[in-house]
Amino acid sequence: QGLIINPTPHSIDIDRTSVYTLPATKKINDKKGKFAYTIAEVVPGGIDLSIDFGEKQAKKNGVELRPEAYKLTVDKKGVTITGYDEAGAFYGLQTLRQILTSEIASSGTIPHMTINDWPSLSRRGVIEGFYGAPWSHDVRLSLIDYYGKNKLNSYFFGPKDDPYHSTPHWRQPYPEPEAKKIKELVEAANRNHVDFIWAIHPGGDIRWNEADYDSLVNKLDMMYDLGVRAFALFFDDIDGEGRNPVKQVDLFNRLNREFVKKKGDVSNLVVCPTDYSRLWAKTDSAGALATYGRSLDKSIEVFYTGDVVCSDLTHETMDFFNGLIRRPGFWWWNYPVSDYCRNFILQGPVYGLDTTITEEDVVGFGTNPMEHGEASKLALYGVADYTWNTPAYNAIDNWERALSDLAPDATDAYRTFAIHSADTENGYRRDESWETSTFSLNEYTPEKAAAMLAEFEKIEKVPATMEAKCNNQLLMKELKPWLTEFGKLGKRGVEAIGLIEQYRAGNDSIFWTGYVDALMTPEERKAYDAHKSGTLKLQPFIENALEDMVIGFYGRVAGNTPAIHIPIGSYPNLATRQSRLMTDRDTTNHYTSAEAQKDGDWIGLDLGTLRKVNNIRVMQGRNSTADTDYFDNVVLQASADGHTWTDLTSPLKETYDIIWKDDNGIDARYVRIKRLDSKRTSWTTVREFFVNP
Ligand code: LOG
Repeated sequence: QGLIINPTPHSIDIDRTSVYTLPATKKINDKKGKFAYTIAEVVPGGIDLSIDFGEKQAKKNGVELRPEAYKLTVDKKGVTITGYDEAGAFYGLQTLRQILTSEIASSGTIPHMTINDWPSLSRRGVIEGFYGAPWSHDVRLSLIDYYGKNKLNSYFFGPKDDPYHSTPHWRQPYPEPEAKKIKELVEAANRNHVDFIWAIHPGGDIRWNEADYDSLVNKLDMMYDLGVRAFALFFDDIDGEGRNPVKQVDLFNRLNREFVKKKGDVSNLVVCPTDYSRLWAKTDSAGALATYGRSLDKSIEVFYTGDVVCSDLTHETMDFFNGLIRRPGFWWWNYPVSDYCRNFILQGPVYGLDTTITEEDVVGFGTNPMEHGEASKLALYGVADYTWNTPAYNAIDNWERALSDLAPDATDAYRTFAIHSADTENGYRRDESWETSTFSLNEYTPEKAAAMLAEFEKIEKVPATMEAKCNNQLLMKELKPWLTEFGKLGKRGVEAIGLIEQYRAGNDSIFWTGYVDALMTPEERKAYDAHKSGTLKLQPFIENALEDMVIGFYGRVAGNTPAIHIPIGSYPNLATRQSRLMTDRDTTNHYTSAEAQKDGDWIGLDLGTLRKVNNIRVMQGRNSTADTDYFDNVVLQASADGHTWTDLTSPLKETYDIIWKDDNGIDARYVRIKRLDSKRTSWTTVREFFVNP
């Protein structure tokens, strides 16, 4: 209580009955003279501090005997930090920084305490490995500092759109100004006990000959001269000859012998195979991963992104890969990377990582962030915690702490933005708006409406509050376009609730004017689409409410309900506009579930009111029968109330285009296709879903 340390220490004992009073002056005993710079940063005022490290000292003082471990005590003599090694002592100082800035020390005293701490995983870090604008120099420096503060120790430098990392210029040296910056990054990394690992991505146009081998060594040598002492080779996302696993392994082994070992002060290589995901990895003995397993030098580590490109980390996932490559893989987590959904900024909690994972499963953990480096810190705060103290990791608790760490004076506003800015809509699905209960028009109660109104009013104020109270300018610059749209979303929500009240009161002419006003113009739609948030619950709530009301309104004024088709089903994104692609009478586009299909999943339509249905056509798949994105064992059903369903067909196997006709028809408000048992785990897509066309 009153003490926040990230990552969470393994063991902490506080004796709140005795306190150490911080003195007016600084008395530092930095036994090996290594920490003048860090101490000046960490300790602003007076203190009695003794700091040392080494195996002998560690044994004497009861420090956990493993790299990067430290012990920190506060007693009547002051603060004592003992590291197992220099990195450990540095981490002790990072913990001290957080003690001194916590509430616990706000009155100039610190309770006596003992912290014993060490990392769960020995390699913890970040891969700048996304497509899109590489991070700016300022953001990189700010991030390296953040890694040090949060005990992350590895930074892989591999931005896909850096031309000197990848094709076309991987053979060429960085131009002078860029080279100078890399040198500065290496120095910043060294100060923060972060390994700067420079990655090369040559596979797009590499030729397997001596000339290109020499080009590669030559480039690594140039980077070595800039101070780089750790290297990685990425062969992901390439076509052609570069994919050859035998050639890749030969190259890695040769580099290991002739470059890494020869230099003597270069770290083990880390490589990313072309088969970095189970999705397309071959499992036979001639496959790439088995080839790596058999022939790749044991000192070389291999990246893996899991069952798909963006995956959860589980034992099963690693067992599959590790068995093939015959060593624990290096986990490449594609979160919070947003290069496949650039109109989103991912601010949700860090989850999907098994807390019983150990170094027997993974040799290291790298997270691939967004091109928005500052806004990625929220996720890095979680990754740091998870990798340092895996068994104790709690995703929500961590997220709450991260929000106040990043926006101490605007935590509440940042939280409101973040809780509604988490899902990807079409990729690595994330929970969002989990504290919000939306409702459909027929579930209206005054309480539910009041709660939604309060939430939308809060949202409307978020941009101004963040502007006024969040002092992190780099972060604000990244968030700004999303905050602007988020504020507008809040305003639309407030208007929608107002309209619901008018509609319910039967004020038809006020309702109609308001409704026309509330519809988004094409420009508004475009702006929102470019910087989305609230896609899981908020925006669908507004759109569904408007649609339900206008249908009811027509019914009231015209005396009958117009024909409508509202997509419904077991996938969360069926409530979004994207699902309308299956009712737009255009078979060249499609709705996609954006997640794996499973037994019991269903996709259907709400027709708004009970109707006579005598013709249904469901055309699944993205384009043709060759496509696997459809339910291959399915039954067509209809229902009057949405609860009791009648089968209209027997199970339909391998039928991507379903046509049902019956002259007598059936009275139904809902129709759907429901998946029966099947082994298929692909996404499912629907091009058109017609009822009585
Ligand atoms: C790329 C990566 C990209 C990520 C997410 C790896 C190993 N490579 O599918 O550069 O940021 O997916 O889109 C990737 O993940 N390929």
